[in-house]
Amino acid sequence: MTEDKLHRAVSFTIASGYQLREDAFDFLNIVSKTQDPVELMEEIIKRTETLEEKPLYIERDFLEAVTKELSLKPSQARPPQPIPPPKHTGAKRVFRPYAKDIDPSMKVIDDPTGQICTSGSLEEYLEYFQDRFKRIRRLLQRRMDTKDAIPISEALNTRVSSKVKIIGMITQRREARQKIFLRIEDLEAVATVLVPQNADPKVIEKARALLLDQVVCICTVKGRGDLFIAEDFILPDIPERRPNRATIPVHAALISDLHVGSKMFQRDAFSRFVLWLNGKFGDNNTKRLASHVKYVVIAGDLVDGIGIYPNQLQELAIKDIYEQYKRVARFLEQIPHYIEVVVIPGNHDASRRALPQPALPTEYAEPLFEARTVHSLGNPCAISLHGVELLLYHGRSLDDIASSVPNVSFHTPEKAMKCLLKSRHLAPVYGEKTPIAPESRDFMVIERPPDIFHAGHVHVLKCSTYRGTLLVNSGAWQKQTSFQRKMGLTPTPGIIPVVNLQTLQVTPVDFTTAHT
Ligand code: D5M
Ligand code: ZN
Ligand code: FE
Repeated sequence: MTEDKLHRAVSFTIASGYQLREDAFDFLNIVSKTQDPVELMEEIIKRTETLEEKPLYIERDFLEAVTKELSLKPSQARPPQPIPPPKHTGAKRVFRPYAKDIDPSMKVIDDPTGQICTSGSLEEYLEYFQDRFKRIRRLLQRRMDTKDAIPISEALNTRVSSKVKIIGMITQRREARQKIFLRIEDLEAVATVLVPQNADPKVIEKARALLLDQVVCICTVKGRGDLFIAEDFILPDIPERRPNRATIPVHAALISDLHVGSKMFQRDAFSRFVLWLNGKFGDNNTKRLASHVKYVVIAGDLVDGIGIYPNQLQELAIKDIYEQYKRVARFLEQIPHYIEVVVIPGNHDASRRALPQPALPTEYAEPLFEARTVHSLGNPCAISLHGVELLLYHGRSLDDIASSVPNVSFHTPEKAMKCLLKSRHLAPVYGEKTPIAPESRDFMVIERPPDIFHAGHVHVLKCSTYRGTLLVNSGAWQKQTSFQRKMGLTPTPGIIPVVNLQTLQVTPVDFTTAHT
């Protein structure tokens, strides 16, 4: 009950456009055991509103002084004491959001929710991999340089030394005495591909960057038996394009990995983000940027969840999954309602673990829907905002890419995202960290090259462009966990990319400190 009132008091404060300093919140928490925190905050806000220069932050001194005054009985009351004015941190200006006056323009292009129907049988896996192969082969065959590729069964019957192109899924890779051996399969046959020691170094480099279960075209010279000597590798890739752009300067704030419920969730930074969207945080430039934000897109890991990794309980501030989503809802309800909020689940969320993940089940997401309109979609999914196509994916497989591709690490998620686009698949490697459900259609195939590819998961903000696609990894709101420290991952919490959908330019906005 007290907890509930405390939450209401904090929500009321944020809704009124103010933020509590951390020590002020601690004080409110203590006071709430004996006094009504909602009444107290109403009084505080009432007094703050009468000030000519309104502060952004409610200070502990101010709270203490008002509490003391209110707790005195009328008979003991001294003449009203002057209340110390709250410390001033920035003049208030009128915030006239550009985005409020424009209509949203959002379409869902593809969403696995409602199309998921696996039981996990062996036959389903067979069907799943066949579908993956056929879809990526089709994408490969759109390239001019693969038009003459032939099935492996046909290539096996060609004369030794003839040049043939074959398309196959890489099922094994072995490196011995500087030779690389690959096992490849198509729907009917298998073959061995050798990358010899004296091959062009570029070809060796390409072979080393190949991922298991990836579908590629290989330019080869026929050897004896089922052997083919590789001369080049062609990935399906995305064509170089001019991306679609919005006709008006509307912006999207791309975020992910809140991890609400974790002790490491950066509550203050996230509150500043919400204040910023309300025009109540930041300098004039960042406020101008905020006024253009029409979309907040959250690419998964809204909450930290329960039982996601060993000993997680010790790192949880909120140990109830429903309560974690209620906390998220409390933040989302403070986002101006003219802004469209899009959410997809991540590996910490209460959707199923295996990819593709359907939208968050209503049982958990209910508080979000009660708080405001939320577009809740599956992971991965594709949407368009003012004609700009976004591929939204939490990014679980980025871990697998970082650990298997040379020169790619947790700190270069944009390089891993580029690998996914080149593979035209969001989770090429099967059987590592990324669980994949054998849906009869492979939802992880990247059918359309997106204008913006938004992922998260590795907690490192990075942006880049590749062949006309803007790559964004949106960082996190959770500071370094003990596990991340052990694995040497330095996250970048509290800094977010804001994309101008008219120019596809990205502006990072930093909420890590109270001053911008
Ligand atoms: O994962 C955030 C990043 O941290 C991601 O790159 C994986 C890594 N990580 C975090 N915890 C673990 C454990 N327990 N095992 C392996 N890798 C981990 P996120 O899922 O967003 O928390
Ligand atoms: Zn995360
Ligand atoms: Fe994650």
